[in-house]
Amino acid sequence: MAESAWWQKAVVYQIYPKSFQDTTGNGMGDIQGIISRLDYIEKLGVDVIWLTPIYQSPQNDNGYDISDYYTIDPAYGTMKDFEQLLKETHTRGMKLIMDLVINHTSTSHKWFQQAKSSKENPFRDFYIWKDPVGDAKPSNWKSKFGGSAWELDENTGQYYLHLFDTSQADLNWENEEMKTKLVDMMGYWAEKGIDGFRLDVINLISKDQSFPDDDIGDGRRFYTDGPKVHKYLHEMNQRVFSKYNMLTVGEMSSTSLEECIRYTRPERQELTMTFQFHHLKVDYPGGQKWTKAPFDFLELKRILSEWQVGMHEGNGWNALFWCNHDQPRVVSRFGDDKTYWKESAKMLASTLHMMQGTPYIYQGEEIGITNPYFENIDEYRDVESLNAFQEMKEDGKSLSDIMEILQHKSRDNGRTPMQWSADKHADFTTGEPWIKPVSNYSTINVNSALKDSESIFYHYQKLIKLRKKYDIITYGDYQLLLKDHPSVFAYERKWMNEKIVVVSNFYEESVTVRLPIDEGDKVKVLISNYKDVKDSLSELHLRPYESIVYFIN
Ligand code: TEU
Repeated sequence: MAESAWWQKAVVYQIYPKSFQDTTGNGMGDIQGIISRLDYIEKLGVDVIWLTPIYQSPQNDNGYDISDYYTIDPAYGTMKDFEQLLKETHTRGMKLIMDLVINHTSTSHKWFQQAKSSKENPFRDFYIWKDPVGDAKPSNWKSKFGGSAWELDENTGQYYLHLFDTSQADLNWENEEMKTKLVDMMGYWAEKGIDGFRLDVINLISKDQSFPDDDIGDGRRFYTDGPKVHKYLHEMNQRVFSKYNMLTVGEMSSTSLEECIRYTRPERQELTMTFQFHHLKVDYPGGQKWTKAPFDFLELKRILSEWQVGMHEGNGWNALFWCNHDQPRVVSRFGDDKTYWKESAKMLASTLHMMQGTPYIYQGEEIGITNPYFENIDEYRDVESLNAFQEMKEDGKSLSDIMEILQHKSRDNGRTPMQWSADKHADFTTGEPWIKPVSNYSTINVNSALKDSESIFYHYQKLIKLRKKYDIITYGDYQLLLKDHPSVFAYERKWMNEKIVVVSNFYEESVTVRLPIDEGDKVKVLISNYKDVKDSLSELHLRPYESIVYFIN
């Protein structure tokens, strides 16, 4: 067994700074707020903190629209604040990774401002410009946030490409000078001492240079895992990532297992791990996000298992996650945020954290924050949700249907403020929060979680400790058990002569199962979400959302 890389045994905590902790009273979180909560994060036991973008930005997409890669957005603080955060994170033995958004910049970035000033401008080719085809747009590609991916610049008569918001112009990776500037920028942050990057939609950076019409789709097949993406990543790796022994996690939109093996196999020297989203599309019937539908449990098991086995065999590495700032809260999505709130949140945590890969915990997940169930469109902030609202209205959907869909699908479900205490605005801010906290913060909050020895927080803390203690969680192989069982997710990990068996009831109805495995000599329970659990695997009676992890040797 080769020495493991540091990030293989790590657990990452994702912070969405805008919603974490405000210290100025302006209603938005800031860097000093994060510093003030580092002890809390350390207590959870994580190794790495990932910060979503805090660079200068007009905030049309909450910082994923960067206007200067070298400046901290004043709303979050200063470079001095950032350096203090980095230092204090390191002092506590944790690492810090930053978000790298290099598929696009904000149209307020000085490169774009230059680029759009004339066709001859030296920065013009940093972006992707095309002439109209007759009177029409250059192609039928769609933006991921709705509408066309092409926007006309009246001044020069050409269209620029934006796969996301119109204020997020796609960069032209064919331009060497642009690439060099980005690599220099990565080096600047590496030299500052950060420990890695999360790379935003990184598998979209290389586009088919003929930019053809897509007669069967929205254009994604012409830029997803595109022609030169592996070459570009290998270059970044050689010039920056491996020099600094970084954790690099690529966010992969609509990717495949084969591609993710390529991105993460160590000998290819590209990335250390990938986020893929297939398991979070099990409630998108027919691929449609903006609908309300129960999740397909068998598909959830199938997809997660396929990635567990595939990445293990292909020598790739998974980033494991249920939640992030683009996703609804998992307890509301695949669990039960009412009667079995605590049990189901713990069950979901155990099910994911015993898999192979590097787990990510999204702020608030560790205390079981739920979706907010906003009732009014004015409570939403996210550009994607607001666009979807308009489109659904134009499609003739009723207002009540639209609101219900947003309550389950909006990205704002994951963006409500961190719930620190039962005090006003959950102690997130003394001012007016930029987005409302979930109304249940008087009961679901950090203060009460820390006081309750049975809380979801301590369950996560324990899962992290188990990962440190049992190498099998890092190295073991994976096999799905009871594949077609309609309500139980069970799997087995094996390594040397050890085994871990995880068995989780995903539903409210109790169920009895027999696991198709031989009991070894010694069976012990590593973690569970009910008290009085038996050490016997032969016939298991699982209560609502019950989940048990066994260790056998
Ligand atoms: O997200 C990429 C992305 O395509 C999705 O997560 C998207 O938000 C979702 O599928 C829409 O249904 C990344 C960032 O995480 C996100 O916050 C940014 O808005 C996006 O890139 C653009 O930078």
